[in-house]
Amino acid sequence: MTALTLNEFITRDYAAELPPDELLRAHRLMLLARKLDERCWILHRQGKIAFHISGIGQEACQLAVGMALRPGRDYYFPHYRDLVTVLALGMTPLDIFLSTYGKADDPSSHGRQMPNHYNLAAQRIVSISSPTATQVPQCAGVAFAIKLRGEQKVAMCALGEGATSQGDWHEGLNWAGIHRLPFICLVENNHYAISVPLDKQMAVAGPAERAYGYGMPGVVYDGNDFFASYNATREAVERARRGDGPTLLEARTTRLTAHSSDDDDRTYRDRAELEAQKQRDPLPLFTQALVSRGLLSQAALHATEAEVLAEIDEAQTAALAAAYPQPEETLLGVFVADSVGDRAVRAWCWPGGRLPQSPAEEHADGR
Ligand SMILES: Cc1ncc(C[n+]2csc(CCOP(=O)(O)OP(=O)(O)O)c2C)c(N)n1
Ligand SMILES: [Mg+2]
Repeated sequence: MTALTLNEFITRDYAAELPPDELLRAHRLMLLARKLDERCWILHRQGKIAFHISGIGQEACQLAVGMALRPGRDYYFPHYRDLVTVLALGMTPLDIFLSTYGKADDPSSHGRQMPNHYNLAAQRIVSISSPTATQVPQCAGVAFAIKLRGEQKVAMCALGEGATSQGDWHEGLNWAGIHRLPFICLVENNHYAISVPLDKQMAVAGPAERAYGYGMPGVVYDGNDFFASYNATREAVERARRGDGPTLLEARTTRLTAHSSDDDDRTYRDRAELEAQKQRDPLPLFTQALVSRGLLSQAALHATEAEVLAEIDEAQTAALAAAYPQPEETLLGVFVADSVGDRAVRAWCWPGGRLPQSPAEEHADGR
């Protein structure tokens, strides 16, 4: 049994049904994410932020998720590269900068987590833990709760292909398969886990080959093509909503940067390979598709670029001016008050995703 191709999997051309204004909204989001991502690299190289991990090159398959899920209803457990997905699901450039600068109003962790650990409770974007693949069984658990409650929701997670070597991935998929859960796992297969290439990570062509073993379809598609990615993701979402169970999506994609700001990929990656991958950069591919359909003119493209850069500048200025968390509040929301000694861990989440203003308020919800 091998993985399915896109055409074997989809029942409709969902992308063809997207109206022009939705396509233009999607394109603007991809442009916004790209420019925001590039700004973070610049800030890192200027020594102004501590860390950045990039989604550049992987935006098409990520954006497809943001367009296929229902923001604020479906649950999403992001990959750390999913900048455009979380923007599509309701985070703002200001949210991203507040997190990057470690400011008190950062909705992801109020300045306590590394950047790129996206969390926005109100939009059901669930923070991942740093150990890779731990979001998979967490997501399967949420999908199980959805099924038990009879809700029409989907729980979806994303991770890299390297992380599928972790036991958590196998356990999560097994559980989702057994219980036919409304669960989707997206593997963003960029063929590298930092420096480790795919063929040193698994003895099969890709993670989707393994789906059969968990009783679900596994689909391989071009993760740099927005239209293909949207079709695959929408079909998986429709399957989940129909009660047909889980899907494993494998988007073949390209990491066009080093692993992170702290990695130098020249030590392990052939430059010619990277140059060839740049020919498949999802942003110019998407732009070109909209231009050739007559939906986007060069003038409109330049205007959108200027608009997006202004939005980023404004968000950066506001985040820089925002307050840092107070040192004495470091453990707030991490440990139950007065229990740090025995390290009783408290669940991270307050109503509205904000810090409580007083100890009374902190305990008001009984958690
Ligand atoms: C359990 C665990 N082992 C190792 C790491 C260090 N680490 C962080 S990202 C990464 C590579 C992951 O590669 P992949 O899953 O392919 O995702 P990509 O970064 O390529 O998107 C590693 C080894 C970690 N965070 N957690
Ligand atoms: Mg990878």
